[in-house]
Amino acid sequence: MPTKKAMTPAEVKEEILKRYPTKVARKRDKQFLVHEGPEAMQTKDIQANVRTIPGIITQRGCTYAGCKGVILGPTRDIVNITHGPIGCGFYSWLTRRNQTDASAPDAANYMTYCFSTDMTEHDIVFGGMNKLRQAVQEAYDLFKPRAIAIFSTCPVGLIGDDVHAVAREMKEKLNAIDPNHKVNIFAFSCEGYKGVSQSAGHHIANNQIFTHVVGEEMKRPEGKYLINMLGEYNIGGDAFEIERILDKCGITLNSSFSGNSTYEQFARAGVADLNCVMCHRSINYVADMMETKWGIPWIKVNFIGAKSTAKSLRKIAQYFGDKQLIDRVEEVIAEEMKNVDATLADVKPRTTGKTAMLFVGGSRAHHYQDLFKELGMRSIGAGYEFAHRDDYEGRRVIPDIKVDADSRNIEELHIEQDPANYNPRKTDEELKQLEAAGFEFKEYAGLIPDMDKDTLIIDDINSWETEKLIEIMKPDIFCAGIKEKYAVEKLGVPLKQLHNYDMGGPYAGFKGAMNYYLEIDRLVNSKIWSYLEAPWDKEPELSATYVG
Ligand code: CFM
Repeated sequence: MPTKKAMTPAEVKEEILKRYPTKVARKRDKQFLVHEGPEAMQTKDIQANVRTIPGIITQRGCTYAGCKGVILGPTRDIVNITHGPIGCGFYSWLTRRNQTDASAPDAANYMTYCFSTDMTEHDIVFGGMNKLRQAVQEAYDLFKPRAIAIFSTCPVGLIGDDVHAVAREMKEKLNAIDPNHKVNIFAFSCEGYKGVSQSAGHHIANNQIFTHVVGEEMKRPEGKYLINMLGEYNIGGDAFEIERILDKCGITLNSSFSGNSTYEQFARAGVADLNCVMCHRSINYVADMMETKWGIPWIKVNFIGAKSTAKSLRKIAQYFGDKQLIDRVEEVIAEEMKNVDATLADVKPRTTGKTAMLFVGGSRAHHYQDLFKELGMRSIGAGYEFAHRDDYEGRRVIPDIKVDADSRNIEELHIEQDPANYNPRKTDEELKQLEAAGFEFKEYAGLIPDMDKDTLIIDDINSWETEKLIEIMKPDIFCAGIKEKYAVEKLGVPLKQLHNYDMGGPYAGFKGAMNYYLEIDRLVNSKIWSYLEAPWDKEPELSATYVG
């Protein structure tokens, strides 16, 4: 590729937007920001969580994907039935690489199964409710599961199958069969078209889990420091590494939403001492609801990056305020950081100064910048597919977010204190003391404050903009997903999938950070990318003789 004259980020933006029709350019202008430094960005809004313009090839997924694939998919002992054409079930099955460990050989783990009603034309014309009843019955007969969840795909909403009625009816019927085996059955109106992206699906999923499962069991399990991990989905085994570290520190994971989780864990979430929110986008409202209902405070954590992991562990220890735990956490950090530092000492000289771009989901485009920072790399462009303004600008903007028709479409649960089980975990005095010491509850500052001046922040980037950015800015690595991977690599830039991690991971925690360092080193320093240029581009005389 011929070397281009370096453009300023503002020129890059102009170059891209000028190719759009006026109306499209006007809309993209609000979703495409140049970072003008921390002060200037305080007053700048980004437009997010709005519909993609038809005709634009977006990175986004659908509401069904957010509900079934993201939130419920990683749970190992709920039978997840997709009510719809077989493709919806098949393509949301294991492609995200959320891992499970059922711990005992006879423990339920349905991860390897793909359950679907396989709707065909006949069901679309005459209705699919009977087929759904049969599917629920069959799943019950075969597995006797603790719970069955039903997910609506687009046609289900269009033809009006009442999935909730089927769930209620089958729950009653099956619970009458065997009084010794209780089965919970609930459904989701998560038709693919329901929201502007998968983010709507997260909300629909979480609302139903909160309504039908959370709080069912209020007995506290053993463990002195009992936490829930919210918004950690065990992609590539991340949750296993986080749990290893927590265990080592003596912190007990009460409930995981929802990497490697079980029904039981969801049911007892209300007894934890603290909620730790990993992915703010997909679950922050669940943390709020648990605080209102049971008095569990929540904090934002990040286990992506060795330093961030250490910081998050210290935050958890500080919350409990117990000297024994604080000391243990320091010991663990010191021990783990020895290996991390040794790996980094080897890798960093080769990665320092390289550049990255990250366009992923609703949280990773932010979290992974910490790993790149550790590698001495600069993130020169980043953005989310479907995050909301608070994920970019911080929670302070929540009161200013416009509620449009698409967001109004998604139910907000009204939660009240549970009179029997509400129990503030800290007194007002203790909370004040923690806050005075700089401790932040319910806080997330978003992606923008962590980015440097003169970088680009782009919401809902599309395939054309991706190609243009690469052509102009040539980052050393681009992070996105499978839809982008081969188009980007054909342009001579390695792409690291940050959704399913390609075949790699874990990348969370200390061991995960080391995995990531080594992999990024191999990717950005491989010579293979320089061979992607066609020989006739390098030697023009070849193109003259080319007669293919
Ligand atoms: Fe949260 Fe996720 Fe993400 Fe997400 Fe996702 Fe994912 Fe993601 Mo893919 S819940 S927002 S809907 S961290 S599946 S594990 S990688 S887009 S950045």
